[in-house]
Amino acid sequence: MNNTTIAAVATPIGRGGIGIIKVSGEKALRIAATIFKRSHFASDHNADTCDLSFARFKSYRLYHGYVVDPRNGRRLDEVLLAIMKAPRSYTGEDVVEIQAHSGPVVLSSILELVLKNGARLAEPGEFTKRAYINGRIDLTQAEAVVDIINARTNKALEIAFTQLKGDMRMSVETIRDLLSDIFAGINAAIDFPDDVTEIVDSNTAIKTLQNKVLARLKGLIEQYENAHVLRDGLKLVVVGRPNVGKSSLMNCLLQKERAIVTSMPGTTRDFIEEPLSIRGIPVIITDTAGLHETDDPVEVIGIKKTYEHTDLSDLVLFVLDASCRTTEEDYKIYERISDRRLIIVINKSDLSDDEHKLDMPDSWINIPKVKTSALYNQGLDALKDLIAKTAVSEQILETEHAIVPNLRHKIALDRSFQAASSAVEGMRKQIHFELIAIDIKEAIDSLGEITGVIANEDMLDRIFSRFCIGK
Ligand SMILES: Nc1nc2c(ncn2[C@@H]2O[C@H](COP(=O)(O)OP(=O)(O)O)[C@@H](O)[C@H]2O)c(=O)[nH]1
Ligand SMILES: [Mg+2]
Repeated sequence: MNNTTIAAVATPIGRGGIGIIKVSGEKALRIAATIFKRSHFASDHNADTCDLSFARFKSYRLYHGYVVDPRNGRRLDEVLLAIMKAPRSYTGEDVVEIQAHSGPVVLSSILELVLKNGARLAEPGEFTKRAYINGRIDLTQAEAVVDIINARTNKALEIAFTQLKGDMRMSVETIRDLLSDIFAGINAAIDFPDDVTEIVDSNTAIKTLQNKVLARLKGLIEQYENAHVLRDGLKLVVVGRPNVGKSSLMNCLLQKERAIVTSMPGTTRDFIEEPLSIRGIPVIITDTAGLHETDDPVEVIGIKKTYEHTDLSDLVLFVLDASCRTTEEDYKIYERISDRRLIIVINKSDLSDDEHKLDMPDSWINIPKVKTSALYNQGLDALKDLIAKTAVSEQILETEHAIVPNLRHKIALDRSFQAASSAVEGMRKQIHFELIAIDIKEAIDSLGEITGVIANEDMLDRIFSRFCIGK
């Protein structure tokens, strides 16, 4: 275990009501005792101060006093000192929080004093990393901390909180336990080949793998597909011919004049990105250059960028003009984006009552469609509902404690699924137990990576580098 003591400013830099310096590790209490003088009378600014030996600090107590530079006796600030002793603290180590006034100079002076007296500056996420290393939380709970901080909608917060409670860990551990039981049986059978039939009942093992392990893994993988945008945000791209009303639609959704709208085709040449929230889903919407044949070099670049964005999107709004028939250009655009999740938006519906005017090909029949008029702000609620419904399964929007894997979890779940499937296959073919054991072990270890029972430095660095300093 790491026995250095770490410190950092835990609140955002800038002027504010209160700023917190966090210290964690073996020396945290000694450092606090060195730089903190407790006041005798909390209400009196000229109060006498007294030393408090580090051994006398009580856990979960708040002490009022002053940060004092021990070299010259200068008081830096009036503070509250919060003490949380190991192991019942955020990191599992002794933790001291110095609650000072928040200003860049006062906070950096106090931090400097803490560092001079035996701590070193914490790396991003290092407090949470220690909580994980000390076994207070697993990796999915550590990741949930970042998700809570980054949550842009209530639903994203709800999912992050469910993960912080440990629901993800528990569902993964349940599957891992099932696999471990089978693994133990198979190993016993390898060690005692004469008693194989008594030790492992292949049919039962296959049933457990199929009905419990694979089914649950599949369920979690589907949760990712159906709901990860709630956490990661939905990349929504608006595409279509020039002048069909893409920029107008984006402005309607944003409820502000963000993109320039003119009656001249080719107004939007670059893409414009804006965050918004649709029915609890955090969305990044991108307005793009109109797609058509052109020699204009600026437009050509814009069109290339549009397709790059489309390829990376979660959902595409394919905008058509209700006032005229679909054109060759519309078909070409469709060909290029048909592999994406699509919604057809029939805009300018105020200009046409004629259902059949558009004349869409049969291949578009199953694509969800909605009629709008960006000019008169009509159909926008229906469009928002359709976006939410297409992006996230309704069942998840309605579930209160949905477990939603992130991409890292999903990749590991896929690997575990593959390995467990291969084990089932092997058992059916009655291949050698030693080979089946390899697959089962792979399935177990992949799940171990999710919770962090199995971890390497690279993986941990990648996860904790997403944190801010002081968390
Ligand atoms: N009648 C009508 N005009 C619209 C509608 N949406 C956009 N327009 C007009 O169509 C023209 C092109 O709109 P714009 O949003 O710039 O289209 P874009 O090129 O696809 O981004 C502008 O003159 C808009 O006012 C609509 O729903 N109904
Ligand atoms: Mg435009």
